Amino acid sequence: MVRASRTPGDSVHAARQQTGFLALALLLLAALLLPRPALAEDGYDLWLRYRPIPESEAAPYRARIAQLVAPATTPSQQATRDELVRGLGGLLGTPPPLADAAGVEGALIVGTPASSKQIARLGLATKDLGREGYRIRSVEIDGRDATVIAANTDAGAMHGAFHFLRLLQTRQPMASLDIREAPRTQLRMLNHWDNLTRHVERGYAGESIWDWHKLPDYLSPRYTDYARANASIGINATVLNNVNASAQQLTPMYIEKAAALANVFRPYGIRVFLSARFSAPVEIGGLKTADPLDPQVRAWWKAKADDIYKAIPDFGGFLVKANSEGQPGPQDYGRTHADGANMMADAVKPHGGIVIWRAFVYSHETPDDRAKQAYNEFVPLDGKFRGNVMVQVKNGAIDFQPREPFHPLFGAMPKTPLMMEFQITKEYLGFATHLAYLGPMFEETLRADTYARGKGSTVAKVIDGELHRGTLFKSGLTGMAGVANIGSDRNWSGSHFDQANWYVFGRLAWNPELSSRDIAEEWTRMTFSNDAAVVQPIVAMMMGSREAVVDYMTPLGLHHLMGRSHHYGPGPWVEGGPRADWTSVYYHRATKDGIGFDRTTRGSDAVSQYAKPVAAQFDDPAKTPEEFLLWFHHLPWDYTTKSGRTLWDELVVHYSRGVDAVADMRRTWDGLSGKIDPERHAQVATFLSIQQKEAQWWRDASIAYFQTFSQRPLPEGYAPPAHPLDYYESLEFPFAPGNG
Ligand code: BDP
Repeated sequence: MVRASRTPGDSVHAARQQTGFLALALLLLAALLLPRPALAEDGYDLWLRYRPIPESEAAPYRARIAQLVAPATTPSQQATRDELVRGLGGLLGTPPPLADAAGVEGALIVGTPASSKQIARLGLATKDLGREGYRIRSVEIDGRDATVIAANTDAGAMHGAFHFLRLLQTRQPMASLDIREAPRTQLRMLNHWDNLTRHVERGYAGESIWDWHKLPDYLSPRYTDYARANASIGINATVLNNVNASAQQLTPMYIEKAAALANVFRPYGIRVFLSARFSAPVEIGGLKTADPLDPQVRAWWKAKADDIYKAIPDFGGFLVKANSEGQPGPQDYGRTHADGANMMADAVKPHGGIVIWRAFVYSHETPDDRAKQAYNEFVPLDGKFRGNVMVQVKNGAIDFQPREPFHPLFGAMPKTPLMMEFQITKEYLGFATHLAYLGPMFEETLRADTYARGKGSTVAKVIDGELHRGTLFKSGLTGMAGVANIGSDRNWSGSHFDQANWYVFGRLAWNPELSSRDIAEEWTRMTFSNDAAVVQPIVAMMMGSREAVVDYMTPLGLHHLMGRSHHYGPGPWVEGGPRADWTSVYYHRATKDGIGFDRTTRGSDAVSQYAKPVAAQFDDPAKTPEEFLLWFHHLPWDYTTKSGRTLWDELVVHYSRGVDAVADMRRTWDGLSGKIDPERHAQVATFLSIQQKEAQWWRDASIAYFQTFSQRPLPEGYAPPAHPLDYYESLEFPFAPGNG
């Protein structure tokens, strides 16, 4: 090699350069050795962060995952393998080497009998795993330890892979695994209330993640991450658009856009559904009517379904909000909900599609208690729906309130598959800023006993079909829907803790009998830390958080007391306007004599919609669980509650307790500073301070208002509201998010 001669100046320069490099190397070394604050995180990775397992704990995991045998001949298999490579690579430092067959001690083998000879040979995948279940087992192959994730289908293998990653993420032992999982419900579905404008109705996490304008050409990487996150918790269906649907969604242009999203989701086992506007045949079809019995209308929906299935061969079907809150529906033509649902069901039937018809109906023209109307409308229709129709019922009979007794329709329609509808987005529980883990709320409803077929007839058993399977309800369709809290905010859900609500929804949809506490712990370990000093306080905080919201917003069975339209903040004084059932006074009925909605046999008789033992309990204030007291009873202010205090005093105590609970959460969270990355810690801390301010506002405004009726002093030691009532009444929030 020819070298240019060097001048003395060069060597001085070289020496300087060397010292420079040395200094830089020392600096880097120092940077590596010095204790570092936890990495800043923005929440984008959700519970799929895959941060390294500390070296001191990693060895047993590495030993069990020395090789990865995961076929990748289909897009779904490829996605599963990619996730394992990404996850294991993150958790273990480097991903295990890939191989075609287990050849070393500690291989991890993933697949189906069709995709993997070794799995076929082990004969692990069995019928009872169904289409989406899986097994994870420690086995021996040719005298060597191995772990197998076996399923009947690619989708099952993917769910198993995510479960396996979760075991590492939550630091579970790996040595003798024998896990068998199959989902208890068929449809585990998100309902996006996203408009084509990208405004999300009741969304508090920015605008819609669907960038309709750039679809179908531009596929944001978020769509894939969305699918990964959903698949990781077993969600297998998504309704892309708002139940208050635009007919435009069903035009060819938007079908093509939806098809592009369906293509992204398909490898993750997620099917696309669309909300359909009942009047679409008129609005975009040029017909004069949308009457479900009109032959032209029927033909229009059939043709529309055919077009959709051409673009999306695995399209799931339609979700419909009809004759509810001003939406068009079959009753506009003198037809029933069954007529409407069946007409659309016939259109998707040849393609294997279904129709999910919402039971959220009530009319202000009906003088009856709003809580009774869905039951009154739908129970007579039991048995009248086609086999591919599901009726989707909100958890409670009013509207996603912080606490509601279970909806009386559960257990009351034995011939109809009922789909649960929970609201994940916190429209009524403090938007994005209030920390409220909804697991206990979902669990409370799922575990409630309907007594429909005797003791133990829980809502969970209605939802997973167990209660009526093989008897009256034949179609076998089961499912749970959650109104999504997802938006384009970097952290997806508007706050770090709201991610837990998406998570717990998916996990409970998979198995409605799981414990919300266990799920909170799992989520905390994956999202924040496995350090017991972090896990315990966070789980405790989460588990108490929803009750705190109930206390400072709507204690003792009060409900629907929020600000008008936008639903932000307290509005117990809301009255007048277009319809009584959109006011607060309709629900609390406070007078000088007392407070609460009498739904007993002496009042609206809503109690009689429940099975006898439940009705008997709710009919008697002494037997009614106190958390539902004012839901079912109108009681005098000096009614004696279980604590011995008067109703008025007890209300004040609850309101105040809620505020105190938020102060406790703040203290807990402050104590975690330094144990959680500063970026997420700071945002949660700030949101908690907002929550405290707003909890105080709810308490004070409510007490100031109800005191005008109770005309009693506050119990000793309880501070009066900070402002007079007219101050609270004067506050206006025309630009509160999520409205309309
Ligand atoms: C209510 C929401 C409204 C929804 C409605 C529904 O305020 O925005 O359209 O539920 O579920 O709680 O249809």
